[in-house]
Formats: sequence, C-alpha cells, structure tokens
Amino acid sequence: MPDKPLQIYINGKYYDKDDAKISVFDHGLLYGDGVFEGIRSYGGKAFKLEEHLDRLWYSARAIMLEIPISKAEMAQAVDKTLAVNGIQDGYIRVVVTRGAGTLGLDPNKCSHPRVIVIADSITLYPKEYYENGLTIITVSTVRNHPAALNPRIKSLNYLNNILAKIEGLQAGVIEALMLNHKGEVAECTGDNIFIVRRGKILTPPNEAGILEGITRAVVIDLARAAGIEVLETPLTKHDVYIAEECFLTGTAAEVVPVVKVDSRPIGPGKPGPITRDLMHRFRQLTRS
Ligand code: PXG
Repeated sequence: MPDKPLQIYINGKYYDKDDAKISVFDHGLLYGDGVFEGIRSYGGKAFKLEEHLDRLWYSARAIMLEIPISKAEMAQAVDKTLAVNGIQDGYIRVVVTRGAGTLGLDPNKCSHPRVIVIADSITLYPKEYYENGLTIITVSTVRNHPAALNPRIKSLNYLNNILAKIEGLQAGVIEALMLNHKGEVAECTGDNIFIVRRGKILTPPNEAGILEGITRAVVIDLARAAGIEVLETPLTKHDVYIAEECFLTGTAAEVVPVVKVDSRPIGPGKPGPITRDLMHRFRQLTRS
C-alpha cells in the first residue's frame, strides 16, 4: 500500500498534497502579501503554540490582514493537521495570505484570505553542527529597516533574508549574520543570535530590528532560571568577535553553537559550556 498523501488544510478543508492549490491571483504569491509561522511539534504536540499564534495575529494586525478564524479554531486546525498526518516530531507551517485579488496592489480587492496549515516531517541540521559548532559570516545585506518592513512582522516577503542567505551560501556557510541600518548586530537569516561575555548572556533587543523569536524567549527564560544573567543590549560585530561563546536559536535549529564568525574563532573555537548547558536544558524541555 502506498503511503496516504500528506493532508493539507486550506480554509477548513483537507486536500491531498497534490490537490492543495491556491489561485495565481493570490496576493501572497503576487506580492508576498501575507504572514506565516513555523512551529515545531514534539511528541505530536505543537511547541509554544499559543506564543506562535499570538505572533501570527500581531503580524497580521500589523499588515491590516484579518485572519478569518479565531485563535482557538487555528489551534484546533494545527492539532488536527498533526493528527490526520500522524506526525509526532515534525514541523508545522501556518500561512495566511491576503487571498485572490486583481493584478494591482490594492489589498481591498482581495476578499477572502487563505488559511493554510501544512504539517510535515522535519529535516534537522546535521548532528555535527551541534557537536562542533557552525561557521557563519556577516553579510552586506542589511536587515530591513523597521520603518520600511518591520522585522517583527513574519511576512511572506522573506527576500531580505533570502538575499542574505544567498550571500552566505555563496561564501560556503549555511547561516549568515545580518546587521541593521545602524551597523548593529541584528539577527541571522532564520535564527536569533546570542553571545556570552564574562559569563553573562547578551543578545540584541527587539529595537535592533529583529524577529522576536519564540525560541529566543524560551532560551532567555531557561538561562535566567539557571541563574545566568541575560541582557538584551545593542551589540556590534566587535562584541561578537571578542565573545567567549556564541550561539543561535530558532524553531528549526533549536540552540546551535557558533564557533567561527568572519573567519575569526569565537573563544577557543569550540562550543562553550554555557551554550552546551542551554542546548541540554532546551532538549530536556522539549523531549521530556
Ligand atoms: N529570525 C528570523 C528572521 C526568523 O525567520 C527566527 C529569527 C527565530 O524565531 P523562532 O520563533 O523560530 O525562534 C526566525 C524563525 C526555516 C525556518 O524553515 C525558519 C524560521 C522558523 C522556522 C523555519 O528556515 N525562522
């Protein structure tokens, strides 16, 4: 028997993967006009679902997109999509597009937002990255100016991050550090950044122009609960270069060490003790 095709939720109905389609007039496609979330499931349960849905609703609000269902209905849709696909440890993508409109920008010409929920298995980073740490570079692509497209909005237009990712890939690294328009450290293309200095954890504040990562918030809480001081403070490349440790957080990556930035070793060039402790605490939280 072939496997049952993946079931995709679109506006309340389930479709086989190959039949899950939306209009070529959808402004999500034509203009990147929409919002999304990426969520992990552990043991069949969506991790930090409430936080992800809160962020989705804030993103939608910021672009004046009204999500046509309630948060409770969305939570049910996420749970059901995991269940019908029999996914335990996986990845959920929730997408809300402006819907089909005309070949013009006007969002008011789009009447019905599309709500899409995809649950699939997840391809994890190779184990080696967690054991030996990542090498990253700072790229020249500046993170979106908050007054242009606020990075706090998880919008369907990810070209800013994709351009930075391309720069990184061209240079042979899989993640890249972006600075903001002031030259301060912002974040990586799909991960938030942290450094350790004199035993304290430092990370850029929201005002640096970053996505307010859910994993970032979890790791800040885990660190504080473990008695480690965490400061949200503006950082420069210099701060990263002289750090004792560096790590990234994100839904896909969880907590991953960084051992080299712009060809410079961070600390001794190996994952540090605070990073390894937080990786362990994060795993305990999600796998218990
Ligand atoms: N910054 C940016 C720009 C992101 O896109 C994060 C930080 C980390 O946020 P969370 O809430 O996930 O801790 C993200 C999230 C992917 C993928 O497929 C990327 C993200 C999330 C899920 C999947 O690369 N980025």
